[in-house]
Amino acid sequence: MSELAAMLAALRERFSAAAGAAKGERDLDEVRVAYLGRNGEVTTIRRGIGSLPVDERPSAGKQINDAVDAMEALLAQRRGALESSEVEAELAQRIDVTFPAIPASVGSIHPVRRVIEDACAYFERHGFAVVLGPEVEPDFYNFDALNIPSEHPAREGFDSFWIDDTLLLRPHTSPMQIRTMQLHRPPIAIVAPGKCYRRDAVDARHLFQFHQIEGLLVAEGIHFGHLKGMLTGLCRTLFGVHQRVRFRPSFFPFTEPSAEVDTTCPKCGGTGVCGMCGGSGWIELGGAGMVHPNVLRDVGYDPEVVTGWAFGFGAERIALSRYEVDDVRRFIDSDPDFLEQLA
Ligand code: 2NM
Repeated sequence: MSELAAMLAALRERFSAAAGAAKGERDLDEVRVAYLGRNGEVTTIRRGIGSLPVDERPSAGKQINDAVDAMEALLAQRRGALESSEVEAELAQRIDVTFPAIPASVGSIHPVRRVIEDACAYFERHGFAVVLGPEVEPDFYNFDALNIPSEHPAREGFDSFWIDDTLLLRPHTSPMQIRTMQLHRPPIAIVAPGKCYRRDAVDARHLFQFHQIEGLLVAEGIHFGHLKGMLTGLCRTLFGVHQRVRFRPSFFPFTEPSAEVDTTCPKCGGTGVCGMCGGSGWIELGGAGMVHPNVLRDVGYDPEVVTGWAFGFGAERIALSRYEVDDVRRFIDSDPDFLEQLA
C-alpha cells in the first residue's frame, strides 16, 4: 500500500469512530469541520499533492476524492440516523395523551355589574324599562331640570368634571330620567343605571368614576308607600329576604319629601357588631323621595294630576356590603383572583 493510501485509511478509521461517537447533529458537524472543513485534515493532505512527482498527482487526487466521498456518505447516513432518533426522543417525551388539559379561563361577571343586572332585572319584573344614555350631558339635564338653578349652592355638592361652560360628565344618571319624561307622557316606570363621575378624592369608599342605579315612577296616585314597597323589595332581592329598610328624613332639591335609605347590614344582620356598618347595624344605599313639583312641571307634567317617586343608589356601595369587600378600589384593580373569588 502506498504511503498516501495508508494515511487515508487511518484517517477514515478515526473519522468513522468520531462520527459514530457523535451524540447529536452539533457533535457531527464538529467532526465534519475537523476532517472535511476548509482547514480540516483532508485539506492538509491535499496540500501535500504539490510535493509529489507530476505523474503521481492525478492518482493521488482521485484517492483523496474517493476518501472524501466515502466520508461524506458516512456523514449523511449518521445525520439521518441522529435526526430520526432525536425526533423519536422528542415524541416519546412531549406527547403524553393522558396528561390533564390546562383548563380554559372563562372570566367572571364583575360584582358591580352583577348588582346592576340584578337590580335592573328586579325592576323589569315589575314592568320598568331600563334606559341608558350619554355620560356627557349639558348642565340643563344635570341641574336646571332637577330644580338646581345656576348659582344654586347644591351644584357644589356634585363636584363635577366640566368639559366647558355648559357640558359636564354626569354626576348622576338623572339626565336620563328628565329626557324620558320630556319624550313620554305618564305613566313612566324606568330605571337608569350607568357610569357617573364626581371630583372626589379616591379612598376606601370613593371613586371619581362610579355607577349609579336610579329609578323613577310617575303616574296618577303614586305616593311614598309605593317607594317604600319597591325599595324594600329591591333590598330583599339584592341581600336576602330578611332585610329591613329604613328611611331617614333628608333634603334634595329634586324631591320633596326626601329620605336617605338604609338597609340592615348584611354582615352582622343589623346587630351592629361588625366593622362594615361602623357598629350601627345599617348600611346607607342612597337617597330617594317624591319628585319635586317643579321637576314635574318643567317637563310639562301637571303635578296636580300626576305624582312620582325617584331614588338614586350607588352600585359600588351596594356591592361593598353585598360581597363584604372593605375597599372600593378593589373593584377597579383588575385582579382576576379577587374578582373570581366573588363570582
Ligand atoms: C337621588 C335621590 C333622590 C332622582 C330624582 C330624579 C328625577 F329626575 F326624577 F327628578 N331622578 N333621580 C333622585 C331622587 C336621585 O339620588 C341620590
